[in-house]
Amino acid sequence: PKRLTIERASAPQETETETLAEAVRLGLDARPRTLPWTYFYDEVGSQLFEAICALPEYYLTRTEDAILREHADEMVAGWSRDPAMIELGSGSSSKTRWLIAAAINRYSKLHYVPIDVSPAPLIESAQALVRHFSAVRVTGYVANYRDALATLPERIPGPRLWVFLGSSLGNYAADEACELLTQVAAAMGEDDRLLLGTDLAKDAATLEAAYDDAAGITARFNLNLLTRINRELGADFDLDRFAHRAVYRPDLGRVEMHLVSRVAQTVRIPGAALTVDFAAGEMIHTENSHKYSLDGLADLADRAGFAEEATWTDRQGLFRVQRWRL
Ligand code: AVI
Repeated sequence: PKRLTIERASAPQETETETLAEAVRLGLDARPRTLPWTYFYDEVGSQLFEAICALPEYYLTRTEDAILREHADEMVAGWSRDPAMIELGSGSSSKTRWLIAAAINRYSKLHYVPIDVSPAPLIESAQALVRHFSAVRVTGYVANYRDALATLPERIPGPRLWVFLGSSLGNYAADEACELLTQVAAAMGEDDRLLLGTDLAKDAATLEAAYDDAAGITARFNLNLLTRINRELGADFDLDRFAHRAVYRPDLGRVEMHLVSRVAQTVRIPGAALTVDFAAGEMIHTENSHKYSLDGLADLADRAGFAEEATWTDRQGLFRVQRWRL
């Protein structure tokens, strides 16, 4: 049988320009001005995010990687036969390799099901995985979480280990995060488990450095949103006239990213039928990255219908991986 299949479970890219136009029209016309973080991940944005993951200031990726490396065997343990491993937002799947290796070691084989909206990293990492692990079969889905969660349970028989790493949950507002987890819970069976990686609240200096690195990669990641709007909607954003800002809001439990207009200026966005007058210093809010407390996580699990089963952290207590059950 074929060891590598890629399917598309969400509507293709063309309809997304419509949605981008809509999002830009709504977000930039409102006060405070906003742009949705989901549009960061075009091809360049996905590459910049991979570069962020390797930055010295961005402790999240290497910390989670070390937790997974150390505890992968316990994380995949507990089934009498091999569970399928479904990963939400797999990206390059690099950290997941520890789990894949541990699962193969324990169950001799693995059906790995990565889901990502960006086809390029999904296909590349799936090809690399089947080359590297002879006992793995990969079914990749180019899809958003919503579409994937609606269709996957029927297609991938249980038991399943659902994997949601990188504190990706943190980019959702509290209500949306709870709604997404509730959807995951609805897709899960009794024997399924969810492995969730989340970043924890900590001092402002560490957090703000992680989101405003010295090499300026995160700034480029944030500004790339304007490049994308220029390209796809024919806008005339001048990137030199916007600055990147990251600020930790302990009151709201999140790091916020903004783009700040350096001067008073007018920007035309024909594809969204919009002209925007920015005052000097005016901000566009582009991302929230929530930083959890242990109580906050327990509360979230409870509200979404989960029970915490096991928990792993690093020595400094920066990051946490939890295994949840229904
Ligand atoms: C993907 N997500 C979890 C990243 C985060 O940390 O919120 C995105 C990111 N934004 C700036 N740096 C990284």
